[in-house]
Amino acid sequence: MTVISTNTPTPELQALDAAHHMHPFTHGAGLNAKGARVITRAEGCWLTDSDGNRILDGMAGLWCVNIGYGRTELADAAHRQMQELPFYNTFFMTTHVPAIRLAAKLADLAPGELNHVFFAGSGSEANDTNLRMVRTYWAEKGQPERQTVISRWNAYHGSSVGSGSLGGMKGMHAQGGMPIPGIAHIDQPDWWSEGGDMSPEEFGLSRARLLEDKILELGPETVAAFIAEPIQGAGGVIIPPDSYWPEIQRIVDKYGILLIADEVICGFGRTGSWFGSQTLGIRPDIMTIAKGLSSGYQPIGGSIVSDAVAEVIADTEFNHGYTYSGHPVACAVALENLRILEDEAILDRVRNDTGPYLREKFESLTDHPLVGEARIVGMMGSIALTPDAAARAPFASEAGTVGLICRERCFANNLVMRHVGDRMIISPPLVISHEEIDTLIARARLSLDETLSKLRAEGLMQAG
Ligand code: PXG
Repeated sequence: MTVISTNTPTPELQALDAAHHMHPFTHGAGLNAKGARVITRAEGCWLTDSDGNRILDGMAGLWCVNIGYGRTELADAAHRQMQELPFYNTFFMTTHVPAIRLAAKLADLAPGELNHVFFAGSGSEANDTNLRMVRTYWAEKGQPERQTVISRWNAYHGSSVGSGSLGGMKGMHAQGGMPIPGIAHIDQPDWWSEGGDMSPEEFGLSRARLLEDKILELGPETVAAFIAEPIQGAGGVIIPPDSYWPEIQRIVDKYGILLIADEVICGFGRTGSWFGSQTLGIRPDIMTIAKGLSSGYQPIGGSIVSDAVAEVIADTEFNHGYTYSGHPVACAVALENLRILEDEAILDRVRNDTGPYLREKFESLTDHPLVGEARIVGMMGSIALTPDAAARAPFASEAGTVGLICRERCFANNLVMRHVGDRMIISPPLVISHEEIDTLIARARLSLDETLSKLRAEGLMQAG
């Protein structure tokens, strides 16, 4: 068999990829006909592909490479840990130093009474843990009828059967027997698309009160928890109106329902604080973590759990766990990532320097004829593309048609900017510099210009 390496010609790599590699969330035949882009190296905020193009990564991989690529300290931490103890489990009355250190560190960083960590290999696994944990909590509290978890349409909580059911992606629910029973969904606080004539504040309150309506409809004695991302990520970076979260907190407190904040994207500095819950003033009982915990250098996730919940769970044998719960190499790498975030004051930079700088530039894109709103918190932002900003109108073409055109233009201009429907998303590494922000905005503007020309030429600049 021929040796495959980064020196193998791109068409050959693409042909082998098409022949053997099944990609997530991808129309396989379509991709195979076109050929996947092959990424070979990365440094800082820059990717290199197999044709030698240098691409600015406006998505931090998949919302995760918070400290940027190429930090050899993390490679060294993995190397040291692999030599000392590459694996041991945490199941049968055993533990190890990396898991102890990381759990203690996370308890220290997490707000309030969140002092206990259940490790997983990913965000999906962690949300499966949460689903079972909140139901077990209520069963142990003598209220076993409290089984239902309320979530939101267009939420993303993972892709396993449990976490995908918790999520509110209708396209996912249409395949493979989801959602599982015991999960209910309410509408999201997306004022731009769904707010109609209401002010953002009125709309935020009305969407939060859907939670109370749903609790009363189901019966408060049957509801275990509410799960939500502080700011929806994969749903399109939907930043809720300011009135939303305080009202949600009031409602979960009133009915004694557990609040799960899914911090998989918002955590570890993405919003300028350690956790999105702090930026948005939320007091969760459980936080889901993954992605930025290790800056994506190792697969690791988990649940940070309050004293009150952990105390009840500790009173029973919780029959749940993963081979790689608290994997020592992943824990060692996560610890080194957290050290860098702290020692280099990266959150402080996002909050006081690069975040405000990016915000000013990003919001200035609203002067572009294709752009409706452009909103950003910390280092996660999105642009609503529209043929008529004043009317907040969608395009006449099928949702996502224009977003896809714009994403293609971004790719052609060596910028990774993702589309969700007709929204364009950025979530760059937190270490992005002023100069790189200028490049990002310049490439985004050029891509918007090219998209507009194409839409005009093809008669797609039509409101639906
Ligand atoms: N919760 C949230 C809020 C997420 O964003 C998960 C859970 C699941 O994590 P794992 O590690 O199991 O993937 C996520 C993941 C996208 C995209 O296209 C977003 C995610 C994953 C894949 C694609 O924006 N988020």
